[in-house]
Amino acid sequence: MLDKITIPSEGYVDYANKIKNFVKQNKKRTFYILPHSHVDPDAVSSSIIMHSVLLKMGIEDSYVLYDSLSSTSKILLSKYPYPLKSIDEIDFHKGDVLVVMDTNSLTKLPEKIREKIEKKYFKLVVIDHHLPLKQLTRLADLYLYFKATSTTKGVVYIYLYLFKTFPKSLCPFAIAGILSDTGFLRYSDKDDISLVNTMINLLNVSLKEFSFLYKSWDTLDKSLIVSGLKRAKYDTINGKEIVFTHVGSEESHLCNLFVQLGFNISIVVNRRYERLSIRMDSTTRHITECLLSNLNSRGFECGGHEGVIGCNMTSKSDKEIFSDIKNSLKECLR
Ligand SMILES: [Mn+2]
Repeated sequence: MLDKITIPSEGYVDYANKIKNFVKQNKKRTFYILPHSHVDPDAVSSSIIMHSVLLKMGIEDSYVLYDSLSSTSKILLSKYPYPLKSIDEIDFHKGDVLVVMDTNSLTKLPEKIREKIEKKYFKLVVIDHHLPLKQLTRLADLYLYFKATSTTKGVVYIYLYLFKTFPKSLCPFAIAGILSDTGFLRYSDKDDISLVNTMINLLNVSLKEFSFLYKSWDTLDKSLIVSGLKRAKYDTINGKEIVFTHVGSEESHLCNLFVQLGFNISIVVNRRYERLSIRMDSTTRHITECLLSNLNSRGFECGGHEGVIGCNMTSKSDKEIFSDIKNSLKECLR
């Protein structure tokens, strides 16, 4: 079943070999796998699968760490327990290997560890599907960036390539990681669907088993939707329908909803946390990379992956933000 899955892009094969060589050269070291803070199911699942890769390569001195878990990750781990270690329990030693999962940014990692990474205390490996930022790439000894909808999927392919099989016990994590980062397959590609399908059949369960990962927009506070729409500004750029608004919470959730409602691109600002969320539909997601670098050159601090961008903002006003983004969109949608 799973051994019949073909690994889609050559990138994964290359990455699998890079990991293999890195592990071979660093066999004597302790390996710590660290997902980003407030661990979501993609981060925890990809970390657990990566842990199995290391164990299977003979690295017994390896651990999955966490600082805090998201509510859905807590449910996942209560249904499918896996031993994790709290980062507070660990005394790190110089030259340990830190494998950072599902993040491209130091600021998303526990504070306790940031300075150590910056001072090159660890050998650093990064495995992630967000577009790489300079800050971490220059510190990493090995940086594996997948152009994928989830980090989990990339690590599943690495596992499959290296060992020609995939254990049933890891399937729930593979499914959860993929479902969680694709909005329960709403933003999936065909590889996501075939992987999830194969594993669901292998486990002989229904997708319902994972419904705790399904965030339906009708769980959103209705007043949030109303106020978001009231303040919304609309525009058309190169035939694409754009919506722009600001709210006090749940900006990425609302952003997501606008795309489901039919906008090609939605931009939602969260004034309270000075964050900005952008989502693109299937007709515009190809501009993600262009938009990201364009926005960063305009003084935003953005990261993201195909179709999804999140930014920290400076003190720009709504007007300035909208006009900056409009100009970026004009350049990228050409
Ligand atoms: Mn992710």
